[in-house]
Amino acid sequence: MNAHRAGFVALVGRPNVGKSTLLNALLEQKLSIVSPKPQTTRHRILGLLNRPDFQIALVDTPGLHSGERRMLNSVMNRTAATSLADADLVAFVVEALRFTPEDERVLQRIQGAGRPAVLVVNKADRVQPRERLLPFIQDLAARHPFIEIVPLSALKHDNVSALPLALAKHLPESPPLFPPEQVTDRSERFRTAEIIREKLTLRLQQELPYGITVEIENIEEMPDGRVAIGAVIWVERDGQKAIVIGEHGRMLKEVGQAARLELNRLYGRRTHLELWVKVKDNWADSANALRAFGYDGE
Ligand SMILES: Nc1nc2c(ncn2[C@@H]2O[C@H](COP(=O)(O)OP(=O)(O)O)[C@@H](O)[C@H]2O)c(=O)[nH]1
Ligand SMILES: [Mg+2]
Repeated sequence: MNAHRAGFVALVGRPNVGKSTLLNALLEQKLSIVSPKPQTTRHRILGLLNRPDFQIALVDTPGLHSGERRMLNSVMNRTAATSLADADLVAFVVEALRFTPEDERVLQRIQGAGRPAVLVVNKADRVQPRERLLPFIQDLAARHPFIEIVPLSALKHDNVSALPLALAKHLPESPPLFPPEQVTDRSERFRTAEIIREKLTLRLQQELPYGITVEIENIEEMPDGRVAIGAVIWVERDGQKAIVIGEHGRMLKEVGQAARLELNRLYGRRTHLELWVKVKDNWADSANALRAFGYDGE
């Protein structure tokens, strides 16, 4: 039998390449929230992949991005950079047939950190026939000595199962770093807030998702066995409040319904969700507000 291996693998890449979708596909559960909008992931999310021979501590990160000037963005970039620096191994995620200057900058960060890197070419489902990927892969292989190259589709669960082994064989020999039954280090409270933020992000247009954060006020068991959850949706300006609530409260109602369905799954029983919308002026540029809302540059 082989020696047990364990270590940290940082999922790194520009926003929107599918890092969070990949984490969820690997763990076969929804741990990290996903939307078509960049910067959906704001926190470091740990997911533990436990197998008899290895334990991979996968770290989903906010995409390393440039050009944004808000304090929230610098906290997110710091979170991604710290995860990169702390990793035993990096999974550099790119989109099939798309390598942009922003990808190039992320690759430079990986090279700067000096960590061994596995190249993950995601969204392979978009490329038919598959041979069209070869020149793209050859071009990337010429840019950096990746220790493995794995094309896959996180969305379609295609070839995802090849990744854990490709990662594990480059991890140090080590006993498990976390109890083998553990899946994440994130609390139900955190995951609850994230589920609500995902439903908001999916429904709100344009810039609005970037100005929103969700704070859980209370989680309590009700006499009828349901879980009562109270949450505040913080926006940055008065005008945004009306949009989040929607005409006759329709937007808030839709968000609440969609969130509740997923919360029922998370808690394994029925939930009762109450949402409030409040304004905190420019919270995404306030160090105190960011800290209070849990953006501590983990
Ligand atoms: N076609 C396709 N879309 C994908 C795939 N993986 C992720 N996506 C989509 O890409 C968008 C961004 O995904 P997300 O996981 O939030 O990206 P992240 O910002 O890197 O975490 C979402 O709309 C996903 O559904 C894939 O394998 N194929
Ligand atoms: Mg993400």
